[in-house]
Amino acid sequence: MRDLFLGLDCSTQSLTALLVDYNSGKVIYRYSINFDKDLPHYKTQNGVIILGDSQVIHSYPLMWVEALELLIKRMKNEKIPINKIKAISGSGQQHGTVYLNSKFERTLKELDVKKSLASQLEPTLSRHTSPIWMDSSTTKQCEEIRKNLGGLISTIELLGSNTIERFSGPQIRKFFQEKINDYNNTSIIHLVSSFMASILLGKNAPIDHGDGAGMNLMNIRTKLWDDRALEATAPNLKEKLPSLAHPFTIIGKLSPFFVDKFGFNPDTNLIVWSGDNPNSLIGVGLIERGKVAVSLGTSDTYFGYLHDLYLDFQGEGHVFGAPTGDYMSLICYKNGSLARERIKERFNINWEQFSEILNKSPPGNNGKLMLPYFFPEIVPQVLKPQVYRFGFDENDIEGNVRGIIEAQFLSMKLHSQWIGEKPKEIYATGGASTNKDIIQVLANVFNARVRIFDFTDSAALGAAFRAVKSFYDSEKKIKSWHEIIYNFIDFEKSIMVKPDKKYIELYRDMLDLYKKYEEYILKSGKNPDLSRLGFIKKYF
Ligand code: XUL
Repeated sequence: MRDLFLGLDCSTQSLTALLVDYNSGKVIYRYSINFDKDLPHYKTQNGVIILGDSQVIHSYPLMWVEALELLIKRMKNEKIPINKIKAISGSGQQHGTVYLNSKFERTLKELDVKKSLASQLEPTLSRHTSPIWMDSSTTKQCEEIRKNLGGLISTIELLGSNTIERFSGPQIRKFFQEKINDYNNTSIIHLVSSFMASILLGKNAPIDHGDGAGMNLMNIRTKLWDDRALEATAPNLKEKLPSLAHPFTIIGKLSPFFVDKFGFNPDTNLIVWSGDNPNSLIGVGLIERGKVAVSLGTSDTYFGYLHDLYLDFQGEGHVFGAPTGDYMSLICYKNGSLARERIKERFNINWEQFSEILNKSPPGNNGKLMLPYFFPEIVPQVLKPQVYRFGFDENDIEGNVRGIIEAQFLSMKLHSQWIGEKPKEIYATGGASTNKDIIQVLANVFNARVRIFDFTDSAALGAAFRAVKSFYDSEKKIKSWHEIIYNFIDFEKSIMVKPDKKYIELYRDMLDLYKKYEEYILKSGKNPDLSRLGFIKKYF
C-alpha cells in the first residue's frame, strides 16, 4: 500500500498541488492553477489587483477558493488516487488577511456538494478583497503600533520583527480605522494559510507559529497572541483571531464536502498550514546552521534555519517560527522576479538572451550600479518606487541586465549581515534559480557554493513533508526530518555552482560601493561617485 501525501501552495500567482509517495520517495503528481490565466474573470495581474496607487495591493479570497475547487476537480478527472491520501498540509503567501462574518463557520459545516464552494462562501466575506504581502500602505498604522509598544527595540524584542507595512496587524488596524462597520461585522480574521485550511477542515483552522510570527501580533518567545500588540492594533481583536498552533499539529479530518464530492478518504488527516517561507525552509531541506536558501520568485527571499532566537534590531529582517519548532530568519524583497521581468520586457528579450547578455558583461559591470526599486521595496524600505542608475542609463542593455542581478544579490548580502553566520552554502530555489548564469552571480557575490534545486515548488513540497512528518509521528512510526528530506531529495544530483575566487575582492569592494549608494539615496549620505571612479580604475 502506498502512503500518499498532498502539499498545496496558495501563492501570489498560483495554487499548486504536489502529491508525494513516501514509499517511492517521489513526487507523483503536480498541477498548478495560474490565477491570471485560469481564472481570468477576476482580472488579476500576476495574481493581484492594484487599488488606487501602487501601495495598495490586494487579491481575492474567492479566487483562491475557486482555484482550490478547480484543482481538486482536475485531480479527480485525471483519476489521481486521492482516496489514498493519508494527510494534507499547505502553504500560503504570508501576511495576507481574509475577513469573514459570522456565517463563515456555519456555512463551512453545511456545504452543499451540488453547489460550488465559491458561490457558497461569497456571502461569508465581510471584505471582498484581501490586502496581501505586496501592500505597503500602512506606514501610519505601523508607527502608531510601534509607538504604543515602546519603540523599535521593544517591538522587535516582543514580536521578532519591527512593525511592517505588509504584516497583518497594521493591515487589520487600517481596516478598523477606515471601515469600522465592516470591521465590526467581521467575526474572524484568517491568514491565507488558515483560511484555506479552514475550507478543507470544514471549520475555523488555527494559525501556526511560522505564519503567526508574520502578523506583528504573536509574542516571538511565548508563541501566544500578545495582549499588548492586540490592544495596540484594534479593539476586540483577540476574539476575532483563530487560535495559534504548533506547526506539526493535526487539526482534524477532511471536511465531508470534499469526501462526498471528490472521493477523498474520510480518514484524510489535515495538518495545520503554514506560510510559504517556513514551508520552503523544510522543502529545501534546511535543518542545519551554515546554510541558507535564496528563493527567486515573485518576491525574492533569503532565509535560514536558526537554532536560537536571533533578532535584527535594524528592523529589516524577520524571525518566524520554523516547521521544526525552532526559528528561522527571513529577509524579503519585493523587487524580485517582477523587477527582472521589467528589464527583460524593456529590451524585448527572452531568458536565454538575458543570460547571454549577462555573460557578455563583466562582473562588476564596468562600474555601473543600479538601485532597483521598480516597486516599493521592503529591504531597505523604499515607499516610492524609483530606479537609480549610476554610470549608465535605461537604454544600456548590458548595464541594465547585469545591473539588476548584481544589485539584487549585493542587497541580499548587505542586509543579511545581522544573521551573524556567513553562509558556506546557499540553496537556490524558485523560478529564476534554474538560470545558471544568474546563480553564478549569486555564488560570486556571496563567495559561497550554490546548490540549484531542479524543482521550483519548495513551498508545496515543504507542506507535503510536514504532512508526512505529522502523520507518521501520530501513528508512532516516528521519522526524523533528516529521514524524510533525504527520502525525497537527492542532494548529490543537484547542480552545484562554485564561486569564482577571482572576484572575491571585486565584490567585496562593490558591496562597499553599493552600501554607500544606498546611504546616499536613502539616507542623504555623501555622493560616492568618486569611490565608483576608483572602483572602475582598479578593475576595468
Ligand atoms: C515574506 C513575504 C513574502 C510572501 C509571499 O515576509 O512577504 O515572501 O510570503 O511570498
